[in-house]
Formats: sequence, C-alpha cells, structure tokens
Amino acid sequence: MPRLKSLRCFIILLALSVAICCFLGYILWNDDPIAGLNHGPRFHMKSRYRLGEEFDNLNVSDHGDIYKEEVLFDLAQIKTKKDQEIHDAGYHQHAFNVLVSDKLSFTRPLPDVRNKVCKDKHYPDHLPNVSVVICFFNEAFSALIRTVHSVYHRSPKHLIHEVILVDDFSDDDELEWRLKKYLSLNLPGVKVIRSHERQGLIRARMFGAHKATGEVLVFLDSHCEVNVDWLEPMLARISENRKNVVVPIIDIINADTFIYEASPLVKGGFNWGMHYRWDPISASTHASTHAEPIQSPTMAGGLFAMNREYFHELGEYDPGMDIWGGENLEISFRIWQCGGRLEIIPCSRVGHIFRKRRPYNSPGGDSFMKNSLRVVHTWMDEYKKYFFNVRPEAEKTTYGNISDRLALRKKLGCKSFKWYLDNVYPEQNIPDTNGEGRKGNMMAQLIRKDIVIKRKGLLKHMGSGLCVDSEGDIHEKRTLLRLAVCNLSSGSRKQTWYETQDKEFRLANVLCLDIQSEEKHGFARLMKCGSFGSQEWVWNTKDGVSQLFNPASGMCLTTNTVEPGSYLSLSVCSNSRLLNFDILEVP
Ligand code: UD2
Ligand code: MN
Repeated sequence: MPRLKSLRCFIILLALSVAICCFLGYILWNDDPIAGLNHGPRFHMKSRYRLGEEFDNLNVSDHGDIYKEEVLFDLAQIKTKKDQEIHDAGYHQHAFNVLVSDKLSFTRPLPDVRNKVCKDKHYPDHLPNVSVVICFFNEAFSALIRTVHSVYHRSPKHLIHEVILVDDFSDDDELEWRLKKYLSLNLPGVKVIRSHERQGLIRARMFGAHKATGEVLVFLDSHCEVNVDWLEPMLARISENRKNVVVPIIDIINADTFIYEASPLVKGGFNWGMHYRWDPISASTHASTHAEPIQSPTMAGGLFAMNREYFHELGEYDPGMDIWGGENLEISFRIWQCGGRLEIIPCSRVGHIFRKRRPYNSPGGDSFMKNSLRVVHTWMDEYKKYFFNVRPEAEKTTYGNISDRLALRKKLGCKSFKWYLDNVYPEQNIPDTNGEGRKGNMMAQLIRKDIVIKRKGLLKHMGSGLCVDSEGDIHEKRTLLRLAVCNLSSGSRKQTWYETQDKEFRLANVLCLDIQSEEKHGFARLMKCGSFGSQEWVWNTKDGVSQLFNPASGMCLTTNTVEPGSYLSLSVCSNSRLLNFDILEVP
C-alpha cells in the first residue's frame, strides 16, 4: 500500500515538473517581441509559426534585404484559385493588393530614402514620449499589423509610451479575432479600444486621444510603415516648442505592388473646393538643406505629431464631423489662426498606402461636404464665398450646429482667415471670377512629371506573329486593342508603342495600354495615361520568351486566338505561347 502511494506521488511530481518545464520553455521561447523589436533582432520566424494554421498564409520570414521589385512582382502573381480569391476580395474590401500585403514580412526592411544631411543628424537624448493612435475601420489584418510592428521596430523603445488601436466599430469579425489572438501572443502591450458605434475617423481619433497618457500624440493611418528614425526629428521639433505641430514626409507605398517610393518634398495646400493638394516648395526654401522644418499651410491629415495637452487646449477636433474628410484643413487653419505652427519635417518619413478609392461606406451621406461646410463657416470668414462659387450645391446642404466651434474660436482668440492667407499662404490664388484657380495635385502627378521613354517599337505577339494595333483612332479613349498584321514599313502610328520608365505602353505616345481588371474578362483598351495599376506592364522574361505582367491584376497580357482582329485580355501567367510578346524596336 505505501509503495502504491509513493508511486502515485512520484507520478504526480513527474507530471508537475513536466508541466513546469513546458511553461518555462514557453516563456523563454516566447521572448517579448516588443523588447526584441526595438533596434534589436528582427521579429523572428519561430514565434510566428507557432501561431497556427490561420497564419500559415503569411510569409513572415524577414529576408533581411529590401524586397526587390522582381520579388514583389512575383508575389503579386496569381498562381492558384486561392490567390485569385484573396486578390479579388482584397481589392474589393480594401482597394489595395492584399495578396502581396499578406506575403510580406511584418517588419520588412524599407529603403532609407532620407537625404545625407538627415542621415548624419543627431537628436537630443531626452525627448517626450508618445502615444501612437491608429484608428481603423475594417482594415486588412496584415497592413494593420505591419503598421504596428513598424512603429515598434523603428522607434527607440523608451519613446513609445503606448500604441492605441481604435477599432471604429469594424464589422469584420474575422479581423477582430485574428487581431486579438495575434496581439495577445505577439504584441501584448498594444491597447485596443472599440467604439460602440461607427464614429468616423475624426471622432475615433478623439476617442483614442482621450485614452492616451503619453506626452505627445502621434496619429497614423492603419496602413502605414514608418521608416528609419521617423520619430526623433518630429519630437525634437515639438520639444523646442510645444505649439509646433509636425508632419513627416508621406512616402508612397504602391497599392498594387507595395513598392516603397520616396515622395518629393512638397507642402500642404488646398483649393477652393476644400480639397487638399500638394504644393511645390518655393525655390528659396528648396535651395536649403532639405533637412530643416518647412512651414506648411495645411496637412494631409493622417500622419502627424502634436503635444497631447496642446491638442486638448486647441480643441481636439470638431466632434460634429462625420466619417471622413475636412478635418485636416480644419485643424490646419485652427493651428495657424490660433497661435500654433504647422511644419513638415523632411528627415521624418512614413510610408502610406495611397488608394484610388475609399473602400468603405459613409453612413449619413456625403461626410466630406458636411465637414467642409463646418470648416468654411467656422474658420474662413468672407472667403467662404469662394467655396460656394465652386460648390453651389453646398448652399442647400445642412451641416449641423457649429456654435461650440465658433465659441472655441472666440475663446482661443484666433486670428482671421485673411491673416492666415496673408501670412501663411500668400501663394494661394484668390479667384476674381468664379474660377476655382489651380487644381489639386495628386501626389502621384507630382512624382510623374517627366515621361522617360525607354523604347519605341511594334508590340509583337509571338504566338501569332501579329502586332498590337488600335481598332479605332489613336486619340480616342476606350478604343479597343487587337492583333493585326505587323506594319513594319511605314511606321504606322496605330502600331508604334512607346515604353516608358513608368512601365506604361503609350500608343504613338498618346494614350496608354490599359485593362480595367474590375471589368471581369475585360479587353485591353487605350485610356488616358496616369492610371497606374491597370497601365503598369512589367516584362517577365524566362527561357528566351517574354511576357507582359500586370502587377495590379496579378495576371499576364494574352490574346484569345491567333487570328487578326483578336482582342487582348488578361490571363493567369503560364507557359502558353499565347502570352508571349516582344518589342520590335523601330527608330
Ligand atoms: C487622408 C488622410 C486621412 C484623413 C483623410 C481626411 C493621409 C495619409 N490620410 O485620407 O488620415 O485625414 O485624408 O479625412 O493623410 N477610418 C476609421 N473610421 C472610418 C473611416 C476611416 O477609423 O469611418 C480610418 C481608416 O481605417 C484609416 C484612417 O481612418 O486608417 C484614414 O482613412 P483613409 O485611409 O480612408 O483616408 P485617406 O488616406 O484616403
Ligand atoms: Mn489612408
């Protein structure tokens, strides 16, 4: 009997020690990723693979190298039915290439696009700490997590007081549980708060700011990647004066390929339709080092840092604004008119996925119009007439009660809009007719002002020996493209393609080869150049044959038959001869 008892004791002890060993092993293995991420080792594979099946589709190994363009194009390629589903659902729900996003490391290296002066700069040791507030509504899991990792990965640990994710009542249940599970295992320090109903990004940010306790608030969109030393230069400027509100340069993460591209140094402006626009920096400022803060009349809105108490003193945001839009001009005017300064910090760089459309609904109607009306009536005095000239329908639109905001303006003793225009934005044009003045500039347009032609020639379809030709006039938008007998002799404009540095094919250097992938099984047409995704063609050359790959759709250019008159479309890239093209160069 006593022997049996001691055997039982032994078994219990054995089981206990096994359990303790397992537990210790788990703790040691699961080393705190936050600590590890700050300038330390990269977030490593084993803790990710431990996550189980649901994360298997994430290729989370960090190559240690910047993803080359070829690699990104390969990731964009649709190879299976599942790829196609992820691709299509991703564009539908998020308006960017989730197929690529899901395959990239959460801590992928980025090109350090700062200039030399910035790279050599040193910042004070003592800087204020920050609460990073990231609001999201139905964001793609991988893009959101990459945003958070990049913050931990590229910020000095002691400066990150907290990261607050504000879930603006997303209705994507899968996102919610994946996020919960991932954060609890990998980034347990991140705080997630959820609004009780959809607030829109403006009230969601206020909600986040109210929970924050760091010295400085940093707002980011939920699809960003911060770059090397992004934080220190902004904080250094705020510590010089708490009323400095600072913005990084917003670099471009290509929504189709995830290529990280440096943005030019530009300032924030606006047009009289209350659209934000990028303005060139005057030659005199430009001649300086490109490393000093540059005063900016407005901010784009998504990415900025501001002393937390000053954010509250200055009236946070207008809580009467809904879903999206206008808050960036409102806070910009308020900062300047009420005694602050708004600056771009060229040494701070943050990448942002710029999308062609907003992929979510706006309950309650056109929030941009309503919000803009609140801005013009609160801040623009007699200059609001220019807005109504441009948007006459605004006269009939209701915008709620703004008496609290007018009271705030009075309480803070803010200056007039005329003062703002004279002193902060003298280059703004004041229309004397009903004209809108200069149109808004898309960031992309500023970048792509030079068209560099790489090659000129006929685009030959190798499977048929025919050439790509326009069915109708080369100046006519939406003209279909089709195969025709190659016209080598006369240098026909209908067959002469100009291949540009930006990977477009321009027929006769006028319109671009374009396939709208939303139109299922759509045909190739001529469209106005500058649409990016649907006009980007990358040569895929293997075993002596070359194909034209379109990263946005993940597919290759093809033709249905080898007969003259056959239209061109997209198909999954394969070894089929129907997909082989080449350029026959002509002088
Ligand atoms: C730009 C700003 C954006 C905001 C907007 C004007 C940049 C890079 N982005 O538009 O931050 O200032 O102009 O309002 O400057 N979101 C919510 N709830 C919603 C809708 C959106 O939380 O109801 C989130 C969304 O997930 C994202 C952020 O708000 O993280 C900004 O939305 P966006 O990315 O659609 O705006 P964007 O970049 O077109
Ligand atoms: Mn955004």
